[in-house]
Amino acid sequence: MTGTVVKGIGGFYFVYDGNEVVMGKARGNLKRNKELIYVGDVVDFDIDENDKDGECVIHRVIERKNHLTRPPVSNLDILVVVFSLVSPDVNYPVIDKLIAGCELASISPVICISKTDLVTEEAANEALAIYSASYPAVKVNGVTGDGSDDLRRIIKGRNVALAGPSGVGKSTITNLLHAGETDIEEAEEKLLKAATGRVSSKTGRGRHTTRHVEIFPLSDGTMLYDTPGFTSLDMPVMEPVAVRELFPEFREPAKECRYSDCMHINEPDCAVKEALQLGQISRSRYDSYLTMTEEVKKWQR
Ligand SMILES: Nc1nc2c(ncn2[C@@H]2O[C@H](COP(=O)(O)OP(=O)(O)O)[C@@H](O)[C@H]2O)c(=O)[nH]1
Ligand SMILES: [Mg+2]
Ligand SMILES: [Zn+2]
Repeated sequence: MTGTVVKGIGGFYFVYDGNEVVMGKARGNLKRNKELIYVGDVVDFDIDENDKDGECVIHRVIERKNHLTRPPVSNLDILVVVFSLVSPDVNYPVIDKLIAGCELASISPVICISKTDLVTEEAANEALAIYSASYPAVKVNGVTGDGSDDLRRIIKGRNVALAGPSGVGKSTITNLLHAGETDIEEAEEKLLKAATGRVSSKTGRGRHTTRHVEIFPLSDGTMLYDTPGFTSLDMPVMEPVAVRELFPEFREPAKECRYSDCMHINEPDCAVKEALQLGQISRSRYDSYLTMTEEVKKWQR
């Protein structure tokens, strides 16, 4: 059978087959090869109800589309990059780095402006406009839930995690996306208790306060990754010239630059800088580009 690993606790894995969740361990060959199993992995498993180590045995990890190490998850399709304009104040360089990290990992970013009740509609729309030409972008009011259906529609059926600075409303949005869903956690707790007599450390701390990564399958097929991580990303080792590829809005104008290898910084007749002057490229995005280019230069020294 095939399923998705939705949680791992102390060598036990919870596997969701699209219908129910079963718990078990990795077969010896996986352990011997020190093959890690990530939350998000699609795995082949056998059911063995008499096994003392739970009811399933995982014997193969299907090739991953991608994997991240911090936090350790695999097969993400979409990272929802969440930020508020106030409380906390927006930090565009951090947002743009998260987006660049998505571009590098072939994960689709979706932009989500949260806490729209705290700013004017004009301010929210201005922020949205920075991103909406390049990426799907939505506004969500966590108090009323307005906008959460737009987000739900965009992420439907995909493997999705929320990222963004602490306090911007990720847990609130996660709970909105959860509304009306049956919870698989109860089933997971029962399985763990039956096999080990333990309850998970999570019990009693409430939903979405967990420290480990887990996935909540939603009834529309969306797999919602709940993770405490993803608040910021360091720029990986890369060439400064590669950074410009991470800004999709540079691509069209860059064709008109005088130099085909233009860095869009000091060169004459740079169409990207012209687009910047004309307001077609946002100042904050361009500034983030300069910051990131500087940052990766440290790897060259
Ligand atoms: N005014 C307002 N407060 C919100 C909104 N969304 C979340 N909050 C509050 O902001 C705080 C941080 O939210 P939380 O979801 O825990 O953020 P996280 O750290 O990104 O998970 C909490 O006190 C929430 O009640 C919103 O849309 N508007
Ligand atoms: Mg949170
Ligand atoms: Zn240029």
